[in-house]
Amino acid sequence: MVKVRKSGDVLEHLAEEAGERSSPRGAPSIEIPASLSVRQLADLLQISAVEVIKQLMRNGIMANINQVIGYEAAAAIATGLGCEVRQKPRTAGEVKRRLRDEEPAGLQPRPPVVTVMGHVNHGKTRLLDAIRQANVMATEAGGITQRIGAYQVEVNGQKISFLDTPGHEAFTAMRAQGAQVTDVTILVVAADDGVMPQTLEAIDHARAAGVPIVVAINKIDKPDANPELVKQQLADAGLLIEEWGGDTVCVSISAKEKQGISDLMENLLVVAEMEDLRANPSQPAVGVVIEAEMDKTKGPLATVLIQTGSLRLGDTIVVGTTWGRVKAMFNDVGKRVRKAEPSTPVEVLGLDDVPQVGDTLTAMASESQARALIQKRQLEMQQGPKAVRLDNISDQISAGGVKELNIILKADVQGSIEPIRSSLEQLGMEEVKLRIIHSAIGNITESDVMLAIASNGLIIGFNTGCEAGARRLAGVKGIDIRFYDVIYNLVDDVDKALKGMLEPTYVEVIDGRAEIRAIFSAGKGGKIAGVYVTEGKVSRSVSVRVWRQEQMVFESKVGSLRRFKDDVKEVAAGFECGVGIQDFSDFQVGDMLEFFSQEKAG
Ligand SMILES: Nc1nc2c(ncn2[C@@H]2O[C@H](COP(=O)(O)OP(=O)(O)OP(=O)(O)O)[C@@H](O)[C@H]2O)c(=O)[nH]1
Ligand SMILES: [Mg+2]
Repeated sequence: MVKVRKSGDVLEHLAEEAGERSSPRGAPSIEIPASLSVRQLADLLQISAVEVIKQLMRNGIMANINQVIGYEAAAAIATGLGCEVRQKPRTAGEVKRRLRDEEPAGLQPRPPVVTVMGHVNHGKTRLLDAIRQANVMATEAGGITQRIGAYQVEVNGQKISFLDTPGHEAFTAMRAQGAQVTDVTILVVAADDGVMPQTLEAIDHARAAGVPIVVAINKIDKPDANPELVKQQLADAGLLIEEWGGDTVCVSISAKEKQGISDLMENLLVVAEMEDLRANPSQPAVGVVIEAEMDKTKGPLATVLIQTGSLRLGDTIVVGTTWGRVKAMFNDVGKRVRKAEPSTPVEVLGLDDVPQVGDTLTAMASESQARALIQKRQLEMQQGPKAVRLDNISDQISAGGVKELNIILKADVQGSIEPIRSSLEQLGMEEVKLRIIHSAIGNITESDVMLAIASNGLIIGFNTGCEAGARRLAGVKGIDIRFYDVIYNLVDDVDKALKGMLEPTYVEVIDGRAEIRAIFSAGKGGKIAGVYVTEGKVSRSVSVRVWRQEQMVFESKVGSLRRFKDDVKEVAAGFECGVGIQDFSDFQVGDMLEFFSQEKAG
């Protein structure tokens, strides 16, 4: 049975549980100490902490889940819920606890940074527009021309920053760069369409990042809207909303009619409070690039979200592997500013070169320190990726480098996912936890690879293909993708890998790729593919896979390699040649050939 913990039901619920502790009037009676944390009050009242925070906000108190509040505030809420309240005498232990909860010096609350995710066409962009229009500060209303990829709104005197690029792909791409900027994510689900594959993917991506989700059920203005069905579907996906006894905040909205937007904003603030977001505005700035471009007249421009510290005009900054001095800064509405505080997006002018999205900005004390940091970063880049692979996982476990093995599982049909998941999850050991952070049907996509990069995971494909872009990205980043068509082999490999018994310890190195442009006969029914080498090189001795669109159709060895009439050893990118493949002649124009060899790992 679903345990209902809505505030409206509290009275009844408490009365039921309190039994003989009820006061003569029948109202439940509780004892509240001189001070207690929000979480403790929630436990006492048997409602969710989110609900307590909401009630506190209504009483003008902003508090997070661990914050300690006084008797008066707590009593006001309990009374408001119909409880009879008595004060409990203060103990020495409580006095000590209070002292321990004091804040570390310099840390101050900062606005939450919010990203919008959800399935295609569920209204992400429309919602971002609605929020922007509804909440731009009065002084700027009318002439709003947002210029950069993020904006800030003010709700009840509190600021919220929104990143303008919706979707979990952008979110995870940033994480893959090592930058986590999002504090809270809004999951938009259209009430007339329900939970869809990209909704589920977004949930998994947010969870893998440990970012809390606020659900916005959108398009409730539509006649065929069915918010209750959406709630059911979310529960089926393991996301239990408050109304149903879970922790996830859920708000019904219409981005089109601008309904429920302020409710959504207030709930974002509540969730942000629970996260206890803090930064120190008096230290040198650290931030992340969310947009970058070369302006014809101004030179390199970078939009940076400040994460901690304050960025000031004239500061020396290192951004990724470039550097400069802050010549000018503009806020989200294009106004010049002299200073940017934590969670504020600003456009920065004065860099030597255009940085990459996801690069870190660091304010430095001097030019020489800036150069030293750049050198360090360049060195790190040269060292390349150190991704986890099935054949090195046991070494990484024994070295203490890996505490959990994150797996992304793609399969051809839903029916395969559950048995694989349950078999894999039984393999977890004391030293290492096995987590399936995302599972879905379909081919392996770039988004899956991004998630693997961001979460230091690997990808398993069961009876499924892999998109060309995904393969390329995985190759560059060293992400391990394994294909299986027998569940036993899949589980056995992972088992052996965890125990350090997986053979062989070779890794695959992609040598080159070529596209089939023509097909020639070669006698005895054999065929030669006329190809154009698009990347790397082709050599005679290597292995080759034939890919047709997203599907791998054959794997074998290169049988012959010719340029014009001559046998050759190697053909480089940019040239055409003829390729024969051992035991294969079913070529089609447009097929891609992928040439690879095995190298010893480590
Ligand atoms: N009736 C109604 N239509 C809406 C609402 N919100 C968005 N739409 C419409 O739904 C369509 C998709 O909205 P978008 O905001 O573009 O959706 P999106 O999630 O950004 O879509 P992608 O960027 O393609 O993933 C548009 O035609 C919107 O006008 C709403 O609350 N009610
Ligand atoms: Mg959109």
